[in-house]
Amino acid sequence: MYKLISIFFAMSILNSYSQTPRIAIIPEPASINIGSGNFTITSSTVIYFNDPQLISDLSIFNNYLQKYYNVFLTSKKAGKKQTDHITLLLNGNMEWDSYKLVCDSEGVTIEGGPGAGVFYGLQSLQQLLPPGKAALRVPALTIEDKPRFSYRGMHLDVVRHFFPVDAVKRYIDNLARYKMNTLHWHLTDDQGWRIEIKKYPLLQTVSAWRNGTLIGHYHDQPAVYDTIRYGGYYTQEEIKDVVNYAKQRHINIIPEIEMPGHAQAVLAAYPQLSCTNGKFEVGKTWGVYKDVFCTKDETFTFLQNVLDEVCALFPGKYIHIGGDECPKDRWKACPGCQQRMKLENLADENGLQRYFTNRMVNYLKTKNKIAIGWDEILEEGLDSQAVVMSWRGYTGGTQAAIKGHDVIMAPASHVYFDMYQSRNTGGRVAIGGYLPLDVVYRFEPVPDVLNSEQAKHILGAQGNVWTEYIGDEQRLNEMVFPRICAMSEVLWSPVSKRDYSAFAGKMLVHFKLLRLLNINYSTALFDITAHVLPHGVNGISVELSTMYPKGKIFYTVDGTEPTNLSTPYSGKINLEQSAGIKAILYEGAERRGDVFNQIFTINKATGKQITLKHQPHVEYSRGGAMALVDGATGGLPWIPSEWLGFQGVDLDASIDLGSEQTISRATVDVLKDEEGRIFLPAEVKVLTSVDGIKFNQIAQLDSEQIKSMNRKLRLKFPDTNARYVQVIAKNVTSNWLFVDEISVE
Ligand code: TNX
Repeated sequence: MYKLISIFFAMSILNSYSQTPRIAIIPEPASINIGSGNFTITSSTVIYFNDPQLISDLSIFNNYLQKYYNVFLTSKKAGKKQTDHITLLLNGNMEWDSYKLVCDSEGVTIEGGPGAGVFYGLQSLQQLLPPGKAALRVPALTIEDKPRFSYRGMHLDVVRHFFPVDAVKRYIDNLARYKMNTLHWHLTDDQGWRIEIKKYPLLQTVSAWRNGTLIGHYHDQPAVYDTIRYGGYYTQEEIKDVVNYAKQRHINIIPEIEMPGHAQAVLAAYPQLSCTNGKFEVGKTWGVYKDVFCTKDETFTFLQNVLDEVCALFPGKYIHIGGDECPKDRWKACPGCQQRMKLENLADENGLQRYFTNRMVNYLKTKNKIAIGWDEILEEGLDSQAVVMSWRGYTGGTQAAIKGHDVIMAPASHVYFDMYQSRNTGGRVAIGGYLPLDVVYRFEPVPDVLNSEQAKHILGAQGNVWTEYIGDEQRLNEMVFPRICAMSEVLWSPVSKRDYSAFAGKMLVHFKLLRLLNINYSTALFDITAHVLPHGVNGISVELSTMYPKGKIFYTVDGTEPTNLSTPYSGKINLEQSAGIKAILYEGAERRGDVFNQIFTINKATGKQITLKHQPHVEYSRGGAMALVDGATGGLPWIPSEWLGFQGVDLDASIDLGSEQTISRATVDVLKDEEGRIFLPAEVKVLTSVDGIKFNQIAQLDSEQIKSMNRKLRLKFPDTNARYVQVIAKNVTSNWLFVDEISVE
């Protein structure tokens, strides 16, 4: 009897569990205690609130219910809880953005601090609702929550591609959904000026429009442009509307006005602000332009007038003044700038940029604003109030924090959402790089070299979304989701609650939610990636893995499409001959993500012991030395997981073929991307040895031969017996040399 009851009991728990929506809140709250039972929101549920300040929060919530679940609730100002209620309580004694959410069988109570506490509680409540059309059942629980960082940002470049007001508002909705509180709005750049400035009408009529846009990737040769006039700008009324919309969602907008570089669009309208007086056109291509603001008085007057209008539109305390990527060519050749350097006793053009920055920082002070700049502004003598935004890795931010500047972390290595997140590019172009979801998830904004006082200067971090290759909202969302979700846990959740595997599981629920909300997202989470290991005497072992911890992989090696009836992956796949592996992920009977498809070409070097005299740069060494002999080629657009990047050092690789063999050819795959400072090697040599001690050079390519071959550098030589093959590719001084594969036949 006892046994029967306990079986019955267990079954009823299972039943009620399967009816309860899963708890999948992102960002993960500081604490969740699950109760028993649940509460269902119906059209008879009433929202009570204790303070009129909460009306805006509750109506945003109510509109959400109406839009996606067709329920609109009555609301009443009253502090007392009733049954069938949602009660919202502003509590001035709680921490600024903290909240406590209690759900029991009678209803939901959210009590929050005076910042955005209740609003954040409502975001959690939204995520407790089923991600589809179903009863609005909320599980009984208690959540106590507050953010880890005070600055939780996302950036949006509206210059390279323009996003209309409605799209920006939807972007803001997404930030709010994931409890972010800052939008960094990149409003000006070489390719356009996107904010109405009444004093300078040519910014609207000239700078806001370009007469064409680059087609394809910046590195494609020859460059091809369309001839479509492209652009737009936000009127001041629209800006006010967006600022207000964001404010209601507890998001502060930081406008960015770029200076002294990335100014070509302004110079097209006002060439007198350049060092040469023009003529310029609004940029049609990407990258860095040499013409920048001249350091003449007229420029400062112009920028101050612009900032007057900008400051009046944005009530927040921060204004971003750019500062990145400012070439010094024009200043070096400009008598006026040189004169300014003498007058101000500045040692070089970097000093002149510091002077420029400090002048603007000080001007903003007079308007009660704090300036933020990209990490290039960090120079000895930078005004102590300036905030540094660290994008070229952690270094700038770390040094700035040590010097006492406030810092916002945005290292390209972890938060550049314009990079590829999948190796299945689907033919769509991104700027380059490879930033998968798990790398974003493991991002830690506070460098561990900082002591606790210095660490306080790290206000938080942000994800950057540059839009050279993001032309519309569909693509924008696909680049942003789900990386923004990972970022939200980085910024909000306590370190002790960060758990990648749990996060990946929650993403499944959020993908459903995103479908309900009609938001496009990337499925790269389900990508399968291969890792190659040596295998016996010949060939390779291929290990497959995914960022999604819950699935099962099935594969084929005969070219057929894989299904869950194909060979289940268990351990390694051994290949002794060239073959293609196709693999797919399933969770139960459900297929997840796209088919993995990689050809492995096996030659005498593949899977063999390889040692490198000089190590690749840490950021471009994902595959390790084995990536050079793994039989898999990286392909283009290049993604660094296959390529090794050597900075300022040569490729010097020794391969042990395992036994003496007759060979007559070696090939080295290299990359050329001169804008990215990735160059072809100056010389390539092949040496061989039978004993691993005495090496003879047997082939060589000089730089002319290398240029004529471009990417695949082939070295032929007479039949030679050798066990050891050494390949040396000379790097051009301090540049980058990228190598994918070495083959020996
Ligand atoms: C560098 S990040 C830039 C931007 C580009 C971006 C592309 C930064 C401060 N400057 O102008 O859009 O790279 O990833």
